[in-house]
This record gives sequence, structure tokens and C-alpha cells, in this order.
Amino acid sequence: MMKVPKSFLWGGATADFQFEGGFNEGGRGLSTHDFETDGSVENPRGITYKLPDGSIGRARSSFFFHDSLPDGAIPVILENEYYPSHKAVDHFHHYKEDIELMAGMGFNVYRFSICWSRIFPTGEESEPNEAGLKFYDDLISELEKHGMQPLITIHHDELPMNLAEKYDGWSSRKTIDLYLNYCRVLFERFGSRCKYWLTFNEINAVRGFTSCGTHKADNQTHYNAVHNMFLASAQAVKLGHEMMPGSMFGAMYASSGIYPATCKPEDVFASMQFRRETLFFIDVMARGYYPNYSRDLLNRRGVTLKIESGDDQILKDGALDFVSFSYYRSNTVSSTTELRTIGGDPNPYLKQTPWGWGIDALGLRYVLNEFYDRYQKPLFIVENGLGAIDQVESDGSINDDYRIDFLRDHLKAMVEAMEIDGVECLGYTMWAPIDLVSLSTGEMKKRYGFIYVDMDDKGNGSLKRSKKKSYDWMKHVIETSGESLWEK
Ligand code: BGP
Repeated sequence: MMKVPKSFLWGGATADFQFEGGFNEGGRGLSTHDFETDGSVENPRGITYKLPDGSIGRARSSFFFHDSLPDGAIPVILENEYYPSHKAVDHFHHYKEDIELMAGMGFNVYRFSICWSRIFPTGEESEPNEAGLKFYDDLISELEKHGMQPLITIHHDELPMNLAEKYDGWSSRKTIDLYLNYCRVLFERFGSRCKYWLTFNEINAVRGFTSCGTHKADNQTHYNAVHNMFLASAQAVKLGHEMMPGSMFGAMYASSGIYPATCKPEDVFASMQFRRETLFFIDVMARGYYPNYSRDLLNRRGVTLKIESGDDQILKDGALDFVSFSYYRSNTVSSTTELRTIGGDPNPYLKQTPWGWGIDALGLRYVLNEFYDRYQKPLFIVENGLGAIDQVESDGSINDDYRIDFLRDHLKAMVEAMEIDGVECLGYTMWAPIDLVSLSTGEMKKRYGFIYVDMDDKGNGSLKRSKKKSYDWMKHVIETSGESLWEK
């Protein structure tokens, strides 16, 4: 039976706008996600806005659709809409209970994101908001009390609304300076208590208003914004290393596995190209330079990057220490698949989740090997899990055997990659240990947790937390360092 070393980091991952809530408490400023409605697969969530003539509209803003806002549109919060980030599942008021529940499974790490507008409400104050810093201080103290260490995401797909409105978000180099100012405050305040940092979340999946603060979502705007994020990340890494010797920096990559749809050479070539569309982002950040194929990639998209002298050196000086990624599914690519930065076509050999994500545990072992071969840097699986509809039985129990099956297969694949293939993997933070709002659809019924939260898609419910069957199962996996995964 195989197992992971005792030093392995086991934990869970969340994002503030999906979990925290308290959007108008503790001096927090508005964030781009606060303008994003709920939604569903059929009716994508969107940003609500007002036009100069007073008319109201909505631009799609889900994981897969990123509409540009029309000229003159000003995002607004409307009375008759539901905005999930405002309350989320109210971790803001439940963090002690939530951390105790996580610790009960034996977690030794917890990945969470800091809400930029909780620290700098408009992104440009000269002094940070002390109440915001105190919230995360208290949260980290609670983790330490339970023997857990933080893994902090500095920028999880959102930024202060003011920076989107005033500077068009990551379109502007001004946002880099403000991000670095925000980083400096975090490093000063939490640097002695946090070793692992992620500069950006799912860098290949961000686009448009919510995640980049750009009003337009076209390729030119997008890749320029991403170039600025690369520069910001690299400078944050350098600053972090200077301020916190021994700190380790990653950035998060949304990594669905990609297979050629057939062995037809055109399909195999297309799948390599598709892979490059997505790996492009982490190639730059992990290696510290634009890869050879980027010229063709950007040309095909009609993009001319606004590169300034000195940018190359900045990228080089701030390469990541480790590569972290999310893994939920795999897809196929043929010569007719549209080249995108995420996604692909369904794989007929795989079962799918109710949200159409192909379940592929071996794919996790595949990507672990692929990334380790490519970067030769330690890896960290910072998101993996199953979004499913859970049934609460009349006695209150939740028998989520499907989640146990999913996690068992994926964790076995991870241990095999480490023990058989020799991949270095620092840890695994499951998404999301406590039910929270879905990023792509804004639904609550797409649940990932070991812990159930009583709340529906429109925010109704007691918010009571209760353990699912998978809770004790995961506890046993962690206490046996993964050996129990092979128990019959
Ligand atoms: C990743 C995000 C998370 C999370 C997860 C699951 O893209 O980093 O924020 O939400 O995907 O996706 P979803 O919530 O859409 O099921």
C-alpha cells in the first residue's frame, strides 16, 4: 500500500467572494464580483449595468462567457436581483466554526483568498483598512490554534470596483503598482505566519470585468491585461522573497487534461496547439519568459502586446517557486475544436458530472506528470473536487458516496504519480471543504463540501453546517497518509 510523506499538506480551498460574504461590513469596499448576479447553466450569470439613457442591461460573466460591457455602461446593484457574493455562505461570521470543522478532518493547511477591497476599499488608500487586516489576522490565529497553516491567494478573480471603473482594471500599469502596494501590506502583516502564497488564481481562465476589471473582453484588451498581471506576479514574487526569506510563490493554473480526439495527425497537432493556448500563461510565470510559440499564438489572435523595456527582466526575476493548479476534468480536442484558453470537447469514454464535466482520475496523474516534466518544479494541487447535488435524508444525514468515489480515485492517482512516477507534489487542497457558491453558475446546489451548508440558490436557509458521510472518510484518509485509499 502506498502513502504520502508525513510532511504532505492536506487541506481545503475557498475563495472570498464565494465563501466569505460580509460585503458591506468591516469597512470592506465594493469588489467587481459584487455586481455579478446568480445564474445557472441555461441562464448564465452576469454583470448588471445602467446605460446613459437610463436603460438597464446585463453582460454575461461566467467562467465560459465573458461579454464586453457596452460603451457608457456603469455597473449597478439592482433591488430585484440576487448577488451571491454579498452574503455568500457567511464565513465572515462563521469562520471559527468553519475552521474547527476543517481541523476535525486533520487538515494542516487551508487555502483562502484575501479580498483586496477588504484591505484597500478603493484599492488606492494610503493606509490599509485595519478592520480588514484584523479579520484575516483572527482567521490565521484560529488556524494556528488548530495546527493549520495558511496558503493565501492574493488575487482570486476580482479587484476593487474603483480600480475597474477608474483605470479599467488590469488594462493599466497603475493597477500593478496598487497590487504591489497591497502585497507589501499583506507580506508585512502576515509574512511571518504564511509560507505559501499564490499571486493569481486560474490565470488562464480570467477575462473581462469581474476577474480583470476590464470593460472589454476582446483579445487585445485581454492579453494586455494578462501581460500586466504577469508583471505584477513577477514583482510580487521578488518582493515576497526579499521581505519573507523562505517564502514560496505559486500562481494557479486551471488545468483540465487535454487529449487528442483521435490519433489522426491533425487532431494530435490541434491538441498540442490547444494545450499551448492554456499552458501559455503558466509557462510565462513559471519559466519567467514568453515561450517560443507565443508569437504565433498572439498573431493568430490579432494581439500586439504593449511590452516596455525592462519587462523581460522583471519576468525573469520573478519566476514562480512552485506550480499550483486546479484539476476537475479532462476534454478532447480535434482539428475542428475552437482554440480557447480553457475547455475542449467531451470525451465519450468518460462519465460526466451533472454539470457536464468529464470525470477522469487518471487524467490527474497524467497532468501531474506533464507539469513536472515541463517545469521540474514542485507541484501543488490547490483545487480538485466534485460539484454534485446532495440529498438531505429525513434523519439529516447526507450519503455522498459519489463524492467519496470521486475523491478516492483522484487521490489514488495523485499518490501513484508521487510514489510510482516520482512527481514532487507538496500538497492537496480540496475544493471546497464547506459548500459554497459556484463560480461558473452562481448556484448553491452545485455542492463540493465535506460539510453541508443549509442555503439555497437564492440565499435562503439557516446557514447551519452539517457533516456529510465524506467527512469521516476524508479524516481517515488523512490520518493514514492516504494508505486507507486502498482499503476494500
Ligand atoms: C475554479 C475556481 C474556483 C471554483 C472552482 C469550481 O475555477 O478557482 O473559484 O469555483 O473552479 O468551479 P465551479 O464553482 O464553477 O463549480
